[in-house]
Amino acid sequence: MTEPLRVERIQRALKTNRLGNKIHYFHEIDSTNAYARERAQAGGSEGEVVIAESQTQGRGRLGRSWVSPPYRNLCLSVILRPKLAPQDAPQITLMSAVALAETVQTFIPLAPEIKWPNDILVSGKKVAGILSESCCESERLLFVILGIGVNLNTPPEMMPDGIRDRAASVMSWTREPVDRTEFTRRLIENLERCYGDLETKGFPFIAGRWQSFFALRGKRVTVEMLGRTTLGKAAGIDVDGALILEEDSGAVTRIIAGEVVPIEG
Ligand code: BT5
Repeated sequence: MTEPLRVERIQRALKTNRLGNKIHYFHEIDSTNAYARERAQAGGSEGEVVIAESQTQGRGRLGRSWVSPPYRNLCLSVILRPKLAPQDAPQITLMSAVALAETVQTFIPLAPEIKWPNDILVSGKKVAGILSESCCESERLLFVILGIGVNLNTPPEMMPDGIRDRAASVMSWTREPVDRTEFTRRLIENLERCYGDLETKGFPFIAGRWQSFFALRGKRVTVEMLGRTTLGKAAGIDVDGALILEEDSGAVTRIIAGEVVPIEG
C-alpha cells in the first residue's frame, strides 16, 4: 500500500477562495460523485470536494465503471453551482479537461492530449477521465457534480485486463511515484482558475486553450451516437463546446454527446 493522501497538507497549502474549503475524505465509498450529489441536494456549498481512496461503485459515463486500486490514484468530485444555462453545462467538462491536462503537464515531460469530450491521454493512453453530472430544475441549472479520476501510481500489472492496453498512469513518465497530495492541490487550484476564467472571460477563452490540447483535430474518426455511427473528420469545437464533424458526405455536424474513436492509419 502506498501512503494515504494528506488532506490537512492539501488544505494548508491550497491557494483558493472557493474550491476545497471543505474536503470530505474517505478511505472507501461507493462513488464520490454519488456522495457529492447527496451533499449538494442537502444544500452543500459550491467548492466542497469529496475524495476517496477507493470506490466500490466508481462510475464512468453511460453506466460504465471506473476502476482504481486503493491509495494509488485520485478519485475526486467537486460541487459546482455555475451560473450557466442547462444547455451550457458541458462547458464544465471542457473547462475541467483543460485544468486536468494542465495539471498533468506539470508532472511529465510530454504534452497530454484531450480526447473529446472527457478523456486525458498521454501517448495515446488514457490517464484520466471526467464525469460531470448536472441537476436541473425547470430551466435552471441547480448544480453540477464534477467527478475526476486520474491514474497516478497504478503499475500496468495492477490494471484489469481490457483496460491495461488502453490506460496508463502519470507515474509511467516520471522517475518516482507521483506525490498524490501535491497533484491534488495543483488540480484543485487549476480547476478554480479555469472555472473563474469560464465565468469571467467566457467559454471562447477556455476553448482556445482546450484546442491546444485537442488530440483529434484533423483526424478521421467515427462517432457513435444513439446507435448510429458516422464517419468524418474532427475539425474542432464550436462556441458551445460541441464537436464539429465534417462528415464524408460533406455535411458539417455538431456532436453534443457521443463516443469518438480515431480511425488508425
Ligand atoms: C470516464 O468515463 O472516463 C469518467 C471517469 C470518472 C471517474 C471519476 S472517479 C471520481 C468520480 N466518482 C465516480 O464515481 N466517478 C468519477 P468513460 O469515458 O465512460 O470511461 C469509462 C471506461 O474507461 C470504462 O468502460 C473502462 O473501459 C475504462 N476505464 C475504467 N477505469 C479506467 C482507468 N482507471 N483508467 C483508464 N480507463 C479506465
